[in-house]
Amino acid sequence: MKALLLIDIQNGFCPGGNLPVPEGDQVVSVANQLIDSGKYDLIVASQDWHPAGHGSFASSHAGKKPFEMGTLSGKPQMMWPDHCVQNSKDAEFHPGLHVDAIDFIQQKGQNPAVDSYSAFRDNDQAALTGLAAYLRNRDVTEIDLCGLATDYCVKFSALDAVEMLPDVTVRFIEDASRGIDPVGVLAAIDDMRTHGVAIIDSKEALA
Ligand code: VGL
Ligand code: ZN
Repeated sequence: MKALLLIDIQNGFCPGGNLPVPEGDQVVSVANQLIDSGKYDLIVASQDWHPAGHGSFASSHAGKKPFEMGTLSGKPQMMWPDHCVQNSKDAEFHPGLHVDAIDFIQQKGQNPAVDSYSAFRDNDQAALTGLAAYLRNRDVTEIDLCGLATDYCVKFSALDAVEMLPDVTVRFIEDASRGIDPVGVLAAIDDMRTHGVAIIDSKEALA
């Protein structure tokens, strides 16, 4: 069983959104090619899904500005602009994404006291989302993942996939992904490779 895991391809992370990733919208056509390829038995998409006033938002902390470091529940936390608030336009999938083909949507980031970059568990690793169990139950043996943002949610999802599903082959599709910070993207790709994630492009995924 082969799964495609689409990470956070939401308005909020595309140009015009509240936490825009440079060229974030350019992943959509590549993601659609992968979705429509017939190569995958299962299409899963994650959705950053924060309550208003989430603790990762700079606006929730007096005197904090977006992209400064702050703390959340006693741990260092990047202060983000308000983004992907539940049921807002910002939290919707990009309108061009072929959402009809998605078999399962994993929402994350609902707990106001902890951020959740990974689609598998919160950043403090205390609470699981249920995605690992879902994929295990369907006997998934291969995961290709891509989306937004490479240096945050994609990376942490890939590392958790390797750790939590040790028998599964995990591949990161580079040209179907974009990141927030170019230096962070290079470090993220290195980190994924070091932890056993194969780095591929969509041509290889579609071959
Ligand atoms: C993300 C920062 C905050 C992401 C989500 O999807 O990469 N980044 N929330
Ligand atoms: Zn978020």
